[in-house]
Amino acid sequence: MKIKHASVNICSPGRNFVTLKIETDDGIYGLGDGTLNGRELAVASYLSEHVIPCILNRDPFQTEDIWQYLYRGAYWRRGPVTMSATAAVDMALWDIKGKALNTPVYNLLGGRSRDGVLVYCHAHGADIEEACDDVARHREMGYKAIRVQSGIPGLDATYGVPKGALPYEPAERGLPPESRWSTEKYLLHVPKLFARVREQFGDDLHLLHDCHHRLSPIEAARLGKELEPFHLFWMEDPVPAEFQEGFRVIREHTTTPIATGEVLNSIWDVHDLIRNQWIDYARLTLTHAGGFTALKKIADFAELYHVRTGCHGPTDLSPVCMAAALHFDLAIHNFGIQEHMPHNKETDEVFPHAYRFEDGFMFPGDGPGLGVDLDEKLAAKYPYQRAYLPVLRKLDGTLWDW
Ligand code: CS2
Ligand code: MG
Repeated sequence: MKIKHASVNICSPGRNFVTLKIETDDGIYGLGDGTLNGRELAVASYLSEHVIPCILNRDPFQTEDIWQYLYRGAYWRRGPVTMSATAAVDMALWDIKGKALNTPVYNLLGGRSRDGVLVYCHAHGADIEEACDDVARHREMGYKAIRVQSGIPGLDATYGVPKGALPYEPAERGLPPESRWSTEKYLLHVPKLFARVREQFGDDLHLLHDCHHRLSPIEAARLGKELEPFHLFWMEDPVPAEFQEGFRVIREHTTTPIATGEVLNSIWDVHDLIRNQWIDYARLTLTHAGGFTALKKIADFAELYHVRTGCHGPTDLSPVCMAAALHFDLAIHNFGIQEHMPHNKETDEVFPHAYRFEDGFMFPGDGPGLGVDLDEKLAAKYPYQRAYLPVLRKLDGTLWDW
């Protein structure tokens, strides 16, 4: 079997997606997600101009050698654009492998290690009461794990809370929107939020929270300590993730579990975090961290240190990545939890898929490959539109981590 053709599809059924399609001389094709929110064309160009010419006529079963070729052979290492493009190739090749062997990809990763994949959803509100109403709504839908974010008194916007009734979609068309931030207001508010949620919903529900990269290590240590009575499943991205040493300070002060990794893209970005047990969950994704070939190595390394996975799964990764993540989650031993932000109807129609949600868990389906497709004709109805993630500034105008 040989790779005969590969093409990059960019579409925007509500938000932009980059999909690589690799076709073989046997008529089998595979799909890979190369979506990088706000930088989609950079990945598309890297694939079309620099990657595709080098993989044609190769054997699609040689996933390890092709991964090494794209990682070491590129000379320039790592980074979200390079690793998302490499991931799209890797995901598509595993999809082809599964289809050629007539088996779901999870069977190529060790087979089922669990009955289903525990997922968490996003609940939010402009204030604590609205957030509690949304927690109740999601618990009714069957979720056993819920991330809770709310507006911060005194701030006109904050991460994770949509403006108005539309679902939360941080990337906006046009130039990057800017908003203001106060760590002080945030730190005073979040413990009250979780005290209220635990008071209303008790202890059984897994609760998660995303600090979204905005605290200093000692501020994160303070928040972790103040959240200990509410037994969070995790406190996410407390500090900017590239500062691995900062997580040591947090660890010295609190037992609240820590998750990070969604903005990281290689094992070297989490090497110290894992071997020092400074985190409990690694959030790297199949798309941004180089695909199955890379993420399996990261998960195996993490397993030695009791670190579990918690793959990032927002709407800015396509159903191709969601399908791939569910195969990965079902098979690896040290699975922790999977993020689940349901895509909109148009996206689900462009990317028909076998995966499903039931009673707090997800299942990838048992068909060959990844169990997801791309309706190219329908995708063409939703052309790419440039969009950017927001930019954040502190109240005094200092640029900050969004
Ligand atoms: C967030 C993401 O889901 C999460 O944990 O951190 O939604 C993140 O804001 C987006 O992926 C950015 O594109
Ligand atoms: Mg996050």
